[in-house]
Amino acid sequence: MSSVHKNLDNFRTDGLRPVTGKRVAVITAEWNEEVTFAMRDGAVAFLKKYGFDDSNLVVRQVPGSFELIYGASYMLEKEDVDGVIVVGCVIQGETPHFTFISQAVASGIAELNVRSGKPVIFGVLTTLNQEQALDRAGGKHGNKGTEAAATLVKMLNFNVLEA
Ligand code: RBF
Repeated sequence: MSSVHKNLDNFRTDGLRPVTGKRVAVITAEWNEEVTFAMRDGAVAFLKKYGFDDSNLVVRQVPGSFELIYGASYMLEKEDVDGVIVVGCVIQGETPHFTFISQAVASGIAELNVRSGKPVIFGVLTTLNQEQALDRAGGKHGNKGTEAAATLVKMLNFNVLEA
């Protein structure tokens, strides 16, 4: 999607219909909040255009991206939501933490998709620096949160979408 179109806001919405009868959660990591809160706001704004409001949209925070796995798992198991977007931003630092956190979150979220049978959308930026992250949180490369929300709407409509 973005590698072809270069901008995260360039996703297809033709034929995309509002979601009915579902409840979803957006879980946001507080680390790098100038990036993640902008992504969360993009995600929530998009969901509110596609059938969600305060009655069927749960918005919660966790400390860091590593905790997104637990946050999403909790929402799926205890709050019985139909789908989750996890929003985080891991910026490369001077320690191997970047690699450990990025890989753990990616595989943890992938596993949740399989285990829960519900879409858990990976709205996590992994960048070399803050500028690259801000460019993708409402900057010149679009908003990863908005794109993640569009992805969730598409996956919730998966069984009714035509090719
Ligand atoms: N969490 C993030 O969401 N993004 C980061 O870039 C990030 N970098 C971290 C770097 C270090 C050295 C440490 C110790 C933690 C970092 N975390 C980051 C937090 C991590 O996801 C988790 O909240 C903590 O490791 C829990 O103690």
